[in-house]
Amino acid sequence: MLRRLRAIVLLAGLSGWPAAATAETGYDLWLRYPAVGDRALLASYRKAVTAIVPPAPSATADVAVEELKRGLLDLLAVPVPVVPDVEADGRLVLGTPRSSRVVAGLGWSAELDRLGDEGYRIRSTRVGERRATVIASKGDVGVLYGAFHLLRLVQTGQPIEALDVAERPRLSLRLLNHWDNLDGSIERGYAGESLWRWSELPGRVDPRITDYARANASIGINGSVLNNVNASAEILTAPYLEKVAAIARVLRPYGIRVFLSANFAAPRIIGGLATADPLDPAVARWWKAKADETYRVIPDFGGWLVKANSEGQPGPQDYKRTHADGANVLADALAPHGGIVMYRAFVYDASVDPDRVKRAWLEFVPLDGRFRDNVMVQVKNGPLDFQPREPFHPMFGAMPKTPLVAELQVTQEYLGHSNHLVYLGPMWKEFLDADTFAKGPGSTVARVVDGTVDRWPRTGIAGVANTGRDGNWCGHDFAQANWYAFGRLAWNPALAAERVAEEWIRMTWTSAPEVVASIRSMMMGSRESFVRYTMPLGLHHLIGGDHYAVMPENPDPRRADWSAIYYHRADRSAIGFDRTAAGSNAVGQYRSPLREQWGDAKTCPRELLLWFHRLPWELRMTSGRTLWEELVGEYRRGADEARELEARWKTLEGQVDQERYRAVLAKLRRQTEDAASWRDKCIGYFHGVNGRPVPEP
Ligand code: GCW
Repeated sequence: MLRRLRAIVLLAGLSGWPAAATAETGYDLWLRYPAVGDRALLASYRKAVTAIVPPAPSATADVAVEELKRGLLDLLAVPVPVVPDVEADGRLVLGTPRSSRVVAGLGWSAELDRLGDEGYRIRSTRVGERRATVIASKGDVGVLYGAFHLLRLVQTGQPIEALDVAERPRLSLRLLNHWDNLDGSIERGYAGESLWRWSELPGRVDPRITDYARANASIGINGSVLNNVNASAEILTAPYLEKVAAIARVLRPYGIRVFLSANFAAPRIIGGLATADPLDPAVARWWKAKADETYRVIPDFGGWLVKANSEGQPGPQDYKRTHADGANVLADALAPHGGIVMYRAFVYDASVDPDRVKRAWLEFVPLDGRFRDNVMVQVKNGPLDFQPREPFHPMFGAMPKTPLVAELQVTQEYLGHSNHLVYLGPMWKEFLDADTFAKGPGSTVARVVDGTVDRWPRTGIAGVANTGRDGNWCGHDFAQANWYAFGRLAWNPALAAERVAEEWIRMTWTSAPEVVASIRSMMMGSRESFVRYTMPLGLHHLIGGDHYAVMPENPDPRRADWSAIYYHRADRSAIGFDRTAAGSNAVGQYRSPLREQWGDAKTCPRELLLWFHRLPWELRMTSGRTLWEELVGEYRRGADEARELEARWKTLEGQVDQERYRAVLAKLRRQTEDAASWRDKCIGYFHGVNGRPVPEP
């Protein structure tokens, strides 16, 4: 049998058959399933799993069985057949108490109920006299997640002969937000056009969407908002709903529900009404009818995501109504169907407060308690806009009566697009682990978001996707790690970023220990290096037009809060934004002891120094150097670290496949150059502003 397999592979190579089967394009993501190289491990896997005992068929059960067959065939280099029963050792049993007689007979129901429809148990056990591994859940999707878990164990070289795993997601909604437009472009997308190919739908659904679904299910993502929050109302028209339904049919077996971004003015734009005033009865009726229509074609539709009164989008304030009025009219329409509204808090109306970072809190916190039960308010991780470093958004922990969805950005809008290797796991952990002090110490953002701090009916996290039609999905082979890490942390925010990186490397690149260690350390330091060579010491928004270009001088004439100078406020004597009580008092939106700690330059962490303080260039830092010297030092160190990344990658030549090795190397070269120009441009610019000599290296 083995020989036959090898022959097939050979033939495939000879016939020039798929690049996909031989060349490493990155298309397979972390689901590459390369044959296990370690012979002892391989033998133990082959002994532990000899055949699959499937559950009763269902769309989801079938994809779980298919994935296992496919994955195990490749990993173990032997076919793993499907058999009806546990009549020999080494059977892998899948199912729920309802879909599998074997699972029903195990008496696990209470435990499975506790783990819920998406949770699962994997155990090495005995069925009668036979040794078996059982993947069981209360729901079909839990079985699928369990199947991916088992595959991950094999992919990452873990033993599987004595398993006792119990898993359950900490958050109920784990969503990707696609900022995809109907013309195929993607706002802040750096990996090619939209995956959805609207013009071909519903007649043809790109098979790639199935692979998108597999990848997401493998990390527990259970919902996708398909279109840009700067939403075209057209997505809500009947022809588009048919297209959306076609995508939903492909995603459904994988436990992924679809959501749509709704344009608040849709009743006017596509409904022909004279107004979109949320308190107008005709408007309410229109939304209800639209919800009914949507659920007729997509029975498990998730709900609407809304960007209102933000960056020119229409919203309730156009009619002198509140955000609560706006969210509630949509929520009432969805409620009979079990749908939810995710209403974004990314608002920054200049009339609200001179300091942009204060505005969302000022608009939303007073509305706590005024939203319907099926409204969630979606809040970006920080109060400005996905900067390389921000303090957590002070709305977390400040709205006990309103479930908040945390919005992270997987696509690297401000973090080097798809050119820079920046692993975002550590940045997200910094956010999730930050203490809000909402109910005393230990009220971390993760515990707020997962509903531990305030009991919420549902919980969620969203990531702005970095996927596109590029061969490797994300533009940069290492950007795949951010998609992966988002899913894993959404499932369990307590996971360590380093562990997630290690899993991803083993699944995506290689299991060779020294290579894993090198890549892991490259990844783990990459975000801090990026901060150093772009916006160190709490600086932010030093960019221009496309949010890639280094542009500390940017005076954006359209709005001050789109410029760079508004944020760094550098002049001859000082630099930084005074957000203390003596300044904008944004720090006052945080609880004690943060407001005191961050409000005092002596106790403020150096990473956030110029976010909260405006300080003289000559200020003596704890290092003994002046602020100016320190800043220059950070830029230099960051640029050096970028160069080191490239050098370290070069030591891996020959240890990873040539295709991806070269692709990554080309990106790293660019990163080295970009980092040097960030350094030179920023040092030069600030030197021009402060007139101080540039310290010797
Ligand atoms: O980060 C900014 C982006 C906009 C985006 C906006 C938002 C979708 O520059 O492109 O619009 O945030 O989050 O709404």
